[in-house]
Amino acid sequence: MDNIVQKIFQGIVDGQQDVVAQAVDAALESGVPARTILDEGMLAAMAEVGRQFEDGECYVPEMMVSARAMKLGLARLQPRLKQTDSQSAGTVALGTVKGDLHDMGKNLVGMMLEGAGFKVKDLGVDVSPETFVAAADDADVIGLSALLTTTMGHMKDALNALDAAGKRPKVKVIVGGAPVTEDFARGIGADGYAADASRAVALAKSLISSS
Ligand code: B1M
Repeated sequence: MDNIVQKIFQGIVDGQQDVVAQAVDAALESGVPARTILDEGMLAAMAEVGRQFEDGECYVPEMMVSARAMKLGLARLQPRLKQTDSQSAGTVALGTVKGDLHDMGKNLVGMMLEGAGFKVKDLGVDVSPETFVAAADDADVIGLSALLTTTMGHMKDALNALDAAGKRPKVKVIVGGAPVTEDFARGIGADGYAADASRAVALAKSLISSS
């Protein structure tokens, strides 16, 4: 791994916001692709923090400090992940489901969608099924994110509410997040599953073009 990317990785793991901010700026200035910074620096660091938490090597406060450092780095990367595209590819309403406060995956999906020309309506975290239903009128696609095995079931609740309100099949529903799988998505009747932000963009595009 490039030295500067390693610095970003370690800065996030250690929760050092200043180090991360400076290293992201330096990496961009020296021509390291935004995608490399994201994948090898930031996402790899959050995976390491998750491993440490699981193994009892760190606790919630440390996870929060790392998350803040990652958010700061992501904000600096955001302009590079976006490319200006005047024609809207469609509207996606995105939210993390009820009971779940993890927002970085959702935010990243939102950034990539915006970069691909989508209009993104961010519904935030801990989003109730009713809020997804209310957002459906102005959206082509609804995106549900969940990071906890205990909140995955709320994806099904959101789908049920959208069905009951007669919003589907007009609005398509895509799901993602670390514990979510293709099989789970199929089982709850979602229109699609994406393992990461780039795939979420491709999926949203294909669902809109085929509807
Ligand atoms: Co939490 N947490 N956390 N946490 N946290 C996990 C998820 C966990 C796996 C850690 C672990 O044990 N290894 C574990 C869940 C275990 C489980 O459910 N089986 C866990 C736990 C237990 C908890 C708490 C319960 C801890 C506690 O309080 N005891 C608590 C729950 C709070 C709540 O939500 N109610 C909690 C709290 C937190 C913090 C607040 C400290 C912080 C979140 C800060 C924030 O988001 N603002 C946090 C963090 C940082 C993590 C880890 C370390 C990192 C998550 C992350 O941001 N990853 C995480 C461990 C891990 O995931 N390895 C963990 C980076 C992010 C970019 O990736 O979100 O996976 P991710 O998104 C990816 C893909 O999943 C996909 O695209 C993204 C990138 O390409 N994707 C989509 C995501 N959404 C998508 C939607 C799509 C398509 C693709 O379409 C719509």
